[in-house]
Amino acid sequence: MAKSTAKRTARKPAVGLIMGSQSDWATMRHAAETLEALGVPFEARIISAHRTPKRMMSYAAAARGRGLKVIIAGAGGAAHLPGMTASMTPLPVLGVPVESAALKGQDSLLSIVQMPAGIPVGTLAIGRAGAVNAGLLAASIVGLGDVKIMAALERWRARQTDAVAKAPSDEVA
Ligand code: RP5
Repeated sequence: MAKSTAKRTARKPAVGLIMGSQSDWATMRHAAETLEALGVPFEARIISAHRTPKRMMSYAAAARGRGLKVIIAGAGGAAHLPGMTASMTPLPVLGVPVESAALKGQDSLLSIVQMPAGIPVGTLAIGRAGAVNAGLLAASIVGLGDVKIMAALERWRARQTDAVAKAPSDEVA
């Protein structure tokens, strides 16, 4: 991760990738890897809505002024980090439900997706798929004002298309 960390700090971050706990990194690293693959500058932070509420408030309140364009927030269980963050910034907030031990992430999903009208959180799928797609969506949003990132996203999609075989094979697990 040393190389990735250096890359992250080299350019002004456009995406804030936040998560409630170190334990969320196993999922949220997939968002980080997606952003890295697309050349989207980002920062990654642990911010807990209930364990570090002051950190959450100051991060969300300062996010736009610091030049962030999108926030990706991952959390599990009673996952209030995305909604609370969204309540304190006009930036788009993408919520990733992290799979929980007790309820397999359905608690996280419902906590994040069921925002009352007025404060939106763009909610993705539970787990890795949601983290990857949050990275792709964040790149789409940042790419609206950055032709290089939009071009990288189009190349990423073209590679994905090219990787789909025309017929199934016994050789592939
Ligand atoms: C949430 O509680 C975090 O987002 C994490 O998914 C979950 C469990 O956290 P740890 O007890 O592993 O720190 O706040």
